[in-house]
Amino acid sequence: MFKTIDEVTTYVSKHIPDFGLENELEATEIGDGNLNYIFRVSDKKTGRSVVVKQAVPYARSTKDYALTAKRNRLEAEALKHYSSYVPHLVPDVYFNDDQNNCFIMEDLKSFDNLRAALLQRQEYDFLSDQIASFLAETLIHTSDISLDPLEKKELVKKFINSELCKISEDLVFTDPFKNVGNTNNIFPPNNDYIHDKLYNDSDLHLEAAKLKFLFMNKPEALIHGDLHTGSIFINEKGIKIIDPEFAFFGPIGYDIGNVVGNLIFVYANTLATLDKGSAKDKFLTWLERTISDTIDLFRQKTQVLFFSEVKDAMAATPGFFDWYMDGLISDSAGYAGLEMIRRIVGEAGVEDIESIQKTEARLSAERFVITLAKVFIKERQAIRKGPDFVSRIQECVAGSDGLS
Ligand code: SR1
Ligand code: MG
Repeated sequence: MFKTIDEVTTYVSKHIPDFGLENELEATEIGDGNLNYIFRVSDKKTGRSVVVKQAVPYARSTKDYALTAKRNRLEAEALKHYSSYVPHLVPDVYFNDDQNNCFIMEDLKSFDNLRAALLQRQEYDFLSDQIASFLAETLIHTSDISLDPLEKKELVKKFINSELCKISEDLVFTDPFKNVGNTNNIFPPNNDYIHDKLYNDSDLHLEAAKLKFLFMNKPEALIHGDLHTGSIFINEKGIKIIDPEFAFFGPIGYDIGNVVGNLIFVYANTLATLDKGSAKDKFLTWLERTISDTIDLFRQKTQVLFFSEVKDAMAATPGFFDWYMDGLISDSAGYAGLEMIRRIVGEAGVEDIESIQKTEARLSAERFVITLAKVFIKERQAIRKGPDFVSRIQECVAGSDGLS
């Protein structure tokens, strides 16, 4: 691990041409995530910069999780895979270093973090299209639709990511319902509500258990594994996806569900914090359209890829594509619900909810998210298309107290 900030500049000057010691380099630590250290190294004269991402053998936020720094190698590998399918949607990796558990990559300083931008009510017409492209291209190209089965199984082995999967298995699939590790972080006025609606709902536990076992036992494609809005950067031209350190071969619906779930957080924030009026209606309508279009564009783009790429003689059987796709979208609804629940009660909260200042507003926002999450999980078999998500969102808004 770098002991001083000067070691970072020396490191960059050694490995990146044009960032030599003759330049006036400065480094700052800019990470705000839970696991790693992120350094920006800039040339003071030209303003050019790169980013160094380094993993340490524990989780930065808690040090409770003993983690090997191997996750950094898998993240760099995943980014390389992505760049072979969607080079325009990921940062360039310039140098990776398994010895020191770090890599040097493009600095996305001309981009904003999507979570922050959405909380500023920024709208982007291209968002659903680009997210759907990222999902379809990276997921279908690493699935048995596209890959030779031997090659795919080699990749499954390469991307075994046990420790990071265990974090998700605990934080997403277990603790929100059982609080096994006593790590839950419940907004105190919602304590009784959470006990009633989450801890005491055994039907919900059964559905969460099924989705947990799919997560553990369905190596469908190379998934990002943590595709929340903080893992997406955006500017007026497009998006860049970062941070695939949770990548492994898992269920495709997990990535799609994470995107949808995180769009719901900003939806809930908007419901709870904006006054009634046209600005609120406009932004909520845009979010609904973005969720719906992400699903439907994913379906369309996947259909095109499927029929041009399908290699498996049996998967080409008429009717298979619809069965396959329906399953992916149902899984997505279930995983969206689980992401929504875990960010409300688990240890990894989101700014969209935690920044709501008024107690009543935050209570209502949390209850809206939990109610909708339970519908997504329990009714997932009936959720097949974008509008199926939107109708359920609107029904939950209509049934919520103090939000519209
Ligand atoms: C201890 S890690 C907590 C969370 O941060 C990451 O971004 C993942 O979402 C993980 O669940
Ligand atoms: Mg992350």
